[in-house]
Amino acid sequence: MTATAPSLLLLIPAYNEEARLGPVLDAYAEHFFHRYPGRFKLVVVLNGCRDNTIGVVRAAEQRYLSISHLDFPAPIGKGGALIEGLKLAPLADLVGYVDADGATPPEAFLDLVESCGRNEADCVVASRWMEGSRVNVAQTRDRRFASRLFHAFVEGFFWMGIRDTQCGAKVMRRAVVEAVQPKLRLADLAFDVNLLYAAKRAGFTVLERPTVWTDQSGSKVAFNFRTSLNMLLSLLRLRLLYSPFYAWLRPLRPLEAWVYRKLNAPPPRTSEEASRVEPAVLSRDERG
Ligand SMILES: Nc1nc2c(ncn2[C@@H]2O[C@H](COP(=O)(O)OP(=O)(O)O)[C@@H](O)[C@H]2O)c(=O)[nH]1
Ligand SMILES: [Mg+2]
Repeated sequence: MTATAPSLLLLIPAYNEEARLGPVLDAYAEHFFHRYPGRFKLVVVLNGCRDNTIGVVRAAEQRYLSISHLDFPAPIGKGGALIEGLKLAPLADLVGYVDADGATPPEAFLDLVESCGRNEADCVVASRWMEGSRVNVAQTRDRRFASRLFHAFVEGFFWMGIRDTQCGAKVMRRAVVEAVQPKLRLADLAFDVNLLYAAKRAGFTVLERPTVWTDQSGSKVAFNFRTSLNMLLSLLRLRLLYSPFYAWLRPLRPLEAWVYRKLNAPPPRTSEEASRVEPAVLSRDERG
């Protein structure tokens, strides 16, 4: 990669991450400062944290000019946080995201960025299910089973041929974000499927690359019947969004809102909400 490398915006969604986030911020800020020739910005997107994640982020902001944050009091979910973060897309040529727990090391994320920078695809995503991937500590057996079942539903509904839609590390060109923004409706963990399907439907290319992954303890994602039902419902909702019947289902909105409330899940966004792209205000202005 040359000195004219594309600028990069990396989003890290964070919920109650005071214990895991600090070293990850240091590792990413250091690695990209030394190894990435383009402009690099890292934005942590917090919401509703009940611990001192914000303190950890502020301390990292003191150490690294590349780090800043967005903070939302409402329980907008991981997908909701990423939707908000993606509104910063005009700041960079490439936009990506990664989990706060360090499951994806900076080297593996940089590999995605370089592939996207070489124009190998419009959107490059890490895959734990490809030959060549190195999974150091795997998820629990139940999580792996649920993940494969979820994958079967994703393939059945959307036929994308993507082996791992859920790995938390993805990078895309700014144009992808700008094109799919009004289609980003799911604020829960099915958000990734929403993003990838919208990108493919808009004609963008998606490339999976083998990755390095170390599952971390201290997951912030409750894995139970309620979350599984939530994910399935969201997939169904996404399928309907792209069907001719979608407009007819509008009267069911209150019922849908009730179900998501019962599931304790962030509700999907309406088309009006999704097409409202107000500029997000960063903790540090963009020249920082
Ligand atoms: N902003 C925000 N981030 C979240 C929320 N839930 C999970 N995350 C983040 O999503 C990422 C993945 O969560 P993690 O606990 O590692 O999930 P797991 O590894 O799949 O069990 C982490 O960066 C979390 O902090 C949320 O409600 N809001
Ligand atoms: Mg994790």
